[in-house]
Amino acid sequence: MRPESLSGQYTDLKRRYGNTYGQSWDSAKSIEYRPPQLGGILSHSLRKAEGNSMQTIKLTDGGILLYKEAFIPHDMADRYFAELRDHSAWEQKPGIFGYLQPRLIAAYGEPGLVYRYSGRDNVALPWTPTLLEIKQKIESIEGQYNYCLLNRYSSGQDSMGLHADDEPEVGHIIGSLSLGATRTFRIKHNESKETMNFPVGHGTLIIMAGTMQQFWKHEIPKTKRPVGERINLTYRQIIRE
Ligand SMILES: O=C(O)CCC(=O)C(=O)O
Repeated sequence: MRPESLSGQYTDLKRRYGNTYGQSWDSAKSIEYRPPQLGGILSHSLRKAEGNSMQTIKLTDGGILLYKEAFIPHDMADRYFAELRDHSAWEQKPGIFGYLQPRLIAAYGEPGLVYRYSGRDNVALPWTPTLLEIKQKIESIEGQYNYCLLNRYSSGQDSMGLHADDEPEVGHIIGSLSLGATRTFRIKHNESKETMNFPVGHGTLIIMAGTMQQFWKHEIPKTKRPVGERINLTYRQIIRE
């Protein structure tokens, strides 16, 4: 089903904000998400998201993106960042064409879980208390997760290419927490190429849901801005075979 009312709502946003809303710092076609301006005109649809001040963005074709800029308070985010940076089992893996991926990764979760992407198996190490604590916080908003993929971007030259997490064994709700340097999380519709940019900073939570992985891709583009290190945690539900 193509949710006409949701597309209509988005058109209204463009009409309402005109050029100001439609402009972004790095792409004429893309839209920068500005939480204070948008608050109040986007209706909240997911039951658990109601009342917790997450912004709910209904995307064309049934995708849903929940956003909260400072979900984790600053001091707690500092503690999580230092702990995860210093004590995770980071490794740099080859990507699809054999080149090393431009970031480090680590994977944790329930025993025996494996997430395969870009032709590589990522076997979960046992949960740590910190990752379980964060998991609980995200689950109190939306989703149930049994696996966490960590990405570590050492500078603006580290990145994540445009992709969808649409593997059949991954549940459609993905909770994504950012720590450290602020980067841009960019989403692009597969057909219309409509683009939105979300700043993801120290403690920002994004939850991707609905049909977002079917109709939209997402990325962390490289930046020439002098940015520091960033860690991202994506909590997922891996469906066992
Ligand atoms: O670093 C991010 O925010 C994006 C991570 C991501 O897209 C992924 O792990 O699939």
